[in-house]
Amino acid sequence: MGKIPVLKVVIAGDGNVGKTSLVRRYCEGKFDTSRVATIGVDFQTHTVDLPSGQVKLSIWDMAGQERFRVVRGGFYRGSLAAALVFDITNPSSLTNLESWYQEISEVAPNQKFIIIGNKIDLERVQGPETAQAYAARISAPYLETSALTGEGVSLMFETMATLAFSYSATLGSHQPE
Ligand code: G3D
Ligand code: MG
Repeated sequence: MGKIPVLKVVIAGDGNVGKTSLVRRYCEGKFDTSRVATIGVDFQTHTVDLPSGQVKLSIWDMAGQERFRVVRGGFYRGSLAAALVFDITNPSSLTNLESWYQEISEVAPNQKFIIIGNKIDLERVQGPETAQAYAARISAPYLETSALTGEGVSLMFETMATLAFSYSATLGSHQPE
């Protein structure tokens, strides 16, 4: 049996858009939950079956650090894919994704992005066109989710695993477990 590649991914976006809820929904009841309380990062792992074989996602979720830019650089380092999450009932959380994108790109210039419109169980305040156009501009897939109902959540993390795996293949090595 070969080692399962471990792929670091990060979840970014404004406070309250549902980042922690998405990670909890996906990882609920799974093994290897831990908390790096000293640096204020929630960290969970989850195994994903891809057509190419199993990978282990190590999912980094900012624990209330959205307001503190100075502590976020190390958080992104070594990440292979980032989800930029906004709340479909809060248009400014979509507008703000550009600054999250810029900040992450500075630290990890070639990593892959996915745009997530969360809270689709609630009433939309605008159509998906603006988000789709932004996603197309940064060459990212656009998906919609509800951490409340679970809709779209597995697809979100499977898509991140696929992006992270293909990017890691271009780097030529995986971090062994
Ligand atoms: P964050 O980690 O991005 O800061 P959280 O966001 O996961 O803490 O979620 C912020 C609030 O949004 C929480 O509400 C949470 O229950 C709610 N939420 C997250 N995802 C969804 C969703 O898909 N649908 C709905 N309806 N609500 C969602 P509270 O009230 O606990 O602060
Ligand atoms: Mg959170």
